[in-house]
Amino acid sequence: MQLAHQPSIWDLAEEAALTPLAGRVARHELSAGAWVDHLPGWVTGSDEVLDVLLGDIGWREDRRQMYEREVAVPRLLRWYSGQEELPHRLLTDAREQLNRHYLPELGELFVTAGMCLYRDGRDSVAWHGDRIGRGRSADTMVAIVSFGSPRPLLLRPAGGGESLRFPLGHGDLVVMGGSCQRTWEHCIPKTARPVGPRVSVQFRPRGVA
Ligand SMILES: O=C(O)CCC(=O)C(=O)O
Repeated sequence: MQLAHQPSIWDLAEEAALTPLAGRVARHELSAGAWVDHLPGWVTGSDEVLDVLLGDIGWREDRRQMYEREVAVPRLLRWYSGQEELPHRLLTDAREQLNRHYLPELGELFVTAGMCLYRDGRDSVAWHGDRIGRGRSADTMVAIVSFGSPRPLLLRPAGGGESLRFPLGHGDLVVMGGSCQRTWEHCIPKTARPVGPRVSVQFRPRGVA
């Protein structure tokens, strides 16, 4: 895949590495038992991982029905079950570190890794909660690590209301927890600004999508 990207000017480490989570993740309590943890720059040297993710790792274009027409979903997708090896060792380490940190609170492990590739500002994901499976009825967590150009993740109470904005790129971590998938919605809006590619890696427990 040929997608030019601008390296981060803040993060010049050549080898990708994780920084500690404990005591550094900032928790934002939302309403109705939802919360968001945020740690900018969790991964240093994140462009090394981006280079691998922008390669041929089996990205596919999804299609969905829109009224009478079938249209392409505006982003590329790749999904890893717990069995399949992740394309960069840092992602395996990231899942392990997330599990060590969040297991006491989550009560189960992050297993799957869903990936979205936003090729440019025309790619996006509309307002939604991850409510397929257990996210519909039970509290859970979705941990997102971002690589490449920052794009804002917006969150708002389900059905509407004022939105919160987390700019995510270049190794940033966000974890949506508690009732967030049921009582809040999130999206990555389109932008007319010239932006390079961004890949988001979402770790979820089994049975949450
Ligand atoms: O790109 C992101 O960080 C969010 C992705 C997302 O919301 C999803 O795939 O459900």
